[in-house]
Amino acid sequence: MDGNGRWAEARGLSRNEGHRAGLESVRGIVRAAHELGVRWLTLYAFSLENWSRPKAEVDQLMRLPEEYFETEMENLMANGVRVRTIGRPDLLPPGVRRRVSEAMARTRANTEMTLVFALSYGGRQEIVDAARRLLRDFEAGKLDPDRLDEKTFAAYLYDPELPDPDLLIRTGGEERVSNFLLWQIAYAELYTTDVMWPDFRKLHLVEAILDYQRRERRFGMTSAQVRVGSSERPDEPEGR
Ligand code: V0D
Repeated sequence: MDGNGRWAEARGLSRNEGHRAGLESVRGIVRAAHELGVRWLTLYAFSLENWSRPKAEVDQLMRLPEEYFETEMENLMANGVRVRTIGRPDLLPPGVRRRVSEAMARTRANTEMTLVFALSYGGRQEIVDAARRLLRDFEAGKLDPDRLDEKTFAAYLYDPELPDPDLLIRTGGEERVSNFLLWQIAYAELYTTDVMWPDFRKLHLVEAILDYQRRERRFGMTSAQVRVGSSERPDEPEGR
């Protein structure tokens, strides 16, 4: 969810106001994703690297989860949204941790959509943490090295149920992966947009999904089929 700070600066607003506007986008996009039938939505709210921001900014950011649930919990329940987090909760202020745990507990039986917040999250850290827990199981005699495979390893990630994402959207014009879901994005389609996160609306989400669907149609075919397809149906519009 990139571009909140830049969005604010361009308007002569504080970074904090940018983050608040970003929170409004979160509300809208969660609703939009649910309406569009998205079953799993993971939002990168706060990276491990973000801990090195000025303390005043981190303090302001840490108010956002509570603020989000204050107004949104009712909607989440009404729409059957289950909340989860991935990351290092041990680094979070106890109050944030408590509020987030409470939200996860209250929504745990919801089945319409799972909303995952990557909070205090780093992709490499997730893999290291998985390796550590795996080694503990090995030491306890619960793991045979010869039987370790991708599926077994993935069971040690923060949320073993999190499906590999089909589509990874990065806003704010950046084209880097920036340590997000490294293991899980092995086959994800990457979509980047210059739209700043506070301006990102349902329309932009639809555009991203349509782009994803266009790629799926193409890459689902062999190159021979693509050639046949374009010559046999010349009237079909190309591209978007
Ligand atoms: C600021 C743009 C939602 C990105 C969106 C703690 C930067 C607004 C949450 C949130 C942040 C996190 C966990 C949770 C519920 C909500 C959030 C942070 C920043 C950093 F359980 N938005 N949001 N958390 N921003």
